[in-house]
Amino acid sequence: MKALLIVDVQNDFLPGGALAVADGDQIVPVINALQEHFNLILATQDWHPADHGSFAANHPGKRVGEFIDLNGVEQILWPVHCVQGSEGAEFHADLNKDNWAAVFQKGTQQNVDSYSGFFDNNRQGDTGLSAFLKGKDVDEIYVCGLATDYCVKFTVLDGLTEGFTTYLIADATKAVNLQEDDYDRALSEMAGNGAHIISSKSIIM
Ligand code: VGL
Ligand code: ZN
Repeated sequence: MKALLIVDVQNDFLPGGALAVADGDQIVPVINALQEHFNLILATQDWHPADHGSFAANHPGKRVGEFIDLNGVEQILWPVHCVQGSEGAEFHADLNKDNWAAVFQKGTQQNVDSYSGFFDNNRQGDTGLSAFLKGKDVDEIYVCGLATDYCVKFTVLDGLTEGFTTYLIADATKAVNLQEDDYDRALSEMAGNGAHIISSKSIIM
């Protein structure tokens, strides 16, 4: 059984959002086309409390892009984004949500960030995604969404660790690119850990 995993296609990660990924909206039609080819579709949603420890605004004197120690885990500081219940946390209006089996929310604990759709960055918290997939006899996951170099990458790496054959649909992702080659580096790291890097064209024919 295969599943499509749509990572964090939320307003704050799209042009005009608080943590906008350049051209992030361009993947929406690609993801909608991909959805036609899957019987099991799941989404993740970055879903932070307003006092979340990853927000620079919650650390007086610190700026976006600086690193801090957040409960023993190195944490880069982000602008306020994807606050629970806010418009920025909503999925892109044009993203087809009609056939989603479930949404897994992450980053909900104040004191730890969660890039992966599976586990918090300290690997203590578990969103339930892995158990859900195993309960549906899923052995192959196809990952798309935002952002290639953060939540998509860590979701792919955890998917591999959890034993799933994992495909990264590269053209159905976009990167933050804090460094200009972060997209390429993320792809290399995923491939080096056993992910299959594919194009949406190999699915949409
Ligand atoms: C993400 C930074 C902070 C992502 C989430 O979805 O890639 N990036 N929170
Ligand atoms: Zn976040």
